[in-house]
Amino acid sequence: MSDVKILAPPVPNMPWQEKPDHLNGAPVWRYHGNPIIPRNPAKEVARIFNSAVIPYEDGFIGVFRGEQTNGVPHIYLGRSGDAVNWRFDEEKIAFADEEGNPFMPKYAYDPRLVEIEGIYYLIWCQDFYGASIGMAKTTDFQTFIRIENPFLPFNRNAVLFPRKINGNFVMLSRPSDSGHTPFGDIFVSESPDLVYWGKHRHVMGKSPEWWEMLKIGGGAAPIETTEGWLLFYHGVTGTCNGYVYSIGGAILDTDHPSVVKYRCENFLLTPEEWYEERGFVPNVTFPCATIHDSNSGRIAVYYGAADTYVGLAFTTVGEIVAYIKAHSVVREADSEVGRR
Ligand code: BMA
Repeated sequence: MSDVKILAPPVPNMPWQEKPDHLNGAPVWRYHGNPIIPRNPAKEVARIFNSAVIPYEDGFIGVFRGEQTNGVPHIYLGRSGDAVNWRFDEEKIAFADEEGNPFMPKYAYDPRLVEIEGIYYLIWCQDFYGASIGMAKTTDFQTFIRIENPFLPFNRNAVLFPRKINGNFVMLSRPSDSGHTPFGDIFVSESPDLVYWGKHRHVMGKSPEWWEMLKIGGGAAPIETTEGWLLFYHGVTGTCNGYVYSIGGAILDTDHPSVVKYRCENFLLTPEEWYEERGFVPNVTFPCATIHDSNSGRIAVYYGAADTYVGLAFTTVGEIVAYIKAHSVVREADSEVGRR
């Protein structure tokens, strides 16, 4: 057994299911009750997917991509006692500016949720002259104050690290075009104040592996471990029938997260189940969050399935780190400290 540890607070009430014995060597296994969020889960919301959850008070809270019945995505708040069964607010989250005036994005999708020093940050994709990153903060999940957009258009898939590194906030993002983006690498940027962002560095790009030949993008907020930052990301390939989204894994250097220490050449999870292969956009598994417990080393991965459902999968830090290391291929472009 590996002695790698998660460096984060314990979450003893996290959801969990033991590994089945018929997995064919895969390091990640699905929850048997998937999908955990079905179609039409809330009033005038047709589908919830690509959503982020965290431990909060005695239970769990999350920000959910709700595809409204008019087709436009917005972010909905949800609460849960067990992180499996969720209840959603009827109204989408009402964002305000610093003065308390309503300040709604035109649309909002693929939200992430990260707590840093007692403040909860939401990061999502919205319209700012095209697809761009939006951000807001809350301390009570009642008032949501939008802060400056961190990046120029076009960009999607921004993910904050759960603590400052070398004194700065640090965020992964994936510059893109405003459409369905047939390219894309993950970059990392730093900010002393969440207003001014710089020190942009390349982290990693698409790879020659066939499952991630087209583009990649950030997924769940990185998990700090004794081996570095454990990242679940999405990797995309193009087929004659459209894109296929799988989940990949990498480990970034603790103090210099632009440096990829290990990158798994195999996908960790790929569309196989009916709820991943069938839906609004078939063949999509899209990770947006994890819940993890430092005492047991258990990790629950939350992922969007076929742009229609939310799926839950499990692993342990020992198993996933050992698997990533055993199948690691780090190419030159992924290991540089700072080409500018
Ligand atoms: C990406 C994003 C995701 C979506 C994926 C597959 O570009 O829009 O929200 O899950 O495409 O459709």
